Amino acid sequence: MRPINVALIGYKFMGKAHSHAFKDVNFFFDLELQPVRKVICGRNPEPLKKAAQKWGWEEYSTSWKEVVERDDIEIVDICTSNNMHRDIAIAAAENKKHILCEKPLAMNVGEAKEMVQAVEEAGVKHMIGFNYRRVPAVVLAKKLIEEGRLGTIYHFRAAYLQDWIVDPDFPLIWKLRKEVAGSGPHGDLNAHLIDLAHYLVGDIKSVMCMTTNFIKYRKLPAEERELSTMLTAKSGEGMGEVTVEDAAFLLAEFENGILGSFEATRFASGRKNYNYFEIYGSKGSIIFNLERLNELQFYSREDTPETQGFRTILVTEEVHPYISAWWPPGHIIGYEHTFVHEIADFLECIAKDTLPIPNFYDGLKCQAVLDAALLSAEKGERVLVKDLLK
Ligand code: 4PW
Repeated sequence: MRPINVALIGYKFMGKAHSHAFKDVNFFFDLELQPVRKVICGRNPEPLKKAAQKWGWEEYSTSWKEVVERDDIEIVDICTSNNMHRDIAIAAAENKKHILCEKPLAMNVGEAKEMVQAVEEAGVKHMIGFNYRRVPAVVLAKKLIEEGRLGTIYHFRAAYLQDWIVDPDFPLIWKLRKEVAGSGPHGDLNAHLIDLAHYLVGDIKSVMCMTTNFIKYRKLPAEERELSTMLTAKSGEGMGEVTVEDAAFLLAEFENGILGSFEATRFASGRKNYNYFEIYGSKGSIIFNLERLNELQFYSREDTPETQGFRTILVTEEVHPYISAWWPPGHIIGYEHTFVHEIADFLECIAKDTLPIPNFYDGLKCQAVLDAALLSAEKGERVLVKDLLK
């Protein structure tokens, strides 16, 4: 195994998921490359130092600019807030690093195009962190579709529902600020669904979208009160304006004629990380729900009339994708495994000199749909995705 040095930028939720994946990947997979957790990067030295120690990073640094210029680093993994993706990715590409970037790729399609150009010019490998493509049940869904088991597909119906901001006392964290996040659940959650739709059933041609806000002002997080000047408006002491949407629902027409719908909200009480899709075709249908990620529901019109009905496939057999690296049948896997799969595939592509999938092109395609939807919501009319890609 050849060691390959990694720099991770960001040490929160995704930083933790990626750190774990780099640590465990070769415990289960047999890769040509052995990632070395060289340096983890972030703004605040104290929590950063703790993260470095806990997750096994050799060093920590508060300067991503210095880190991406280091000769000993081969991979830059971007797990920061969305407003940092473009600058870090472009600098990393200019320094000839392979790049893994969390989703959404950028703040908008303009930035995404710049990032694509930078990785193309540098000739480096690039991947976007749409980790749900690496759920074995989702890969099985793809296989069934490719085998024609669903026939002609008519509908892709998806929802990504959460409830973590239903409480009006939940503070104004970065994900609720447009200047840092770009958008709300649309870029955070619909981005995953749109990417899954692209992967499973085809490209989206046009969209019609509605967005809304339920809670306009929230209290500033205690540690960020001094940053109140960043905010666009204030409704009172220690309060700031929510500048992203709270929910975004859209209808989509696909290039191949499929009619789809996408719902993203953080106001679905009781739904924690409900990433759900249904695909309906002339021969059968599929249902997936991340909260039961080891299962795939499959209905086949080719079954005898007496036995027709949705069946639950437990996707834990050796024949299922990724599973043979883990446990014997029935020994289920979880959320963190999707990141291990993602990083295993990324490292394999670097070793084999092939382009990872999904990559920055997929990120750009998704970003164009995201932007088209927000434009549609603003204008109150249908928007063609290709107009954003010109
Ligand atoms: O994949 C999901 C994200 O896009 C995550 O599991 C949580 O929800 C955290 O951010 C969003």
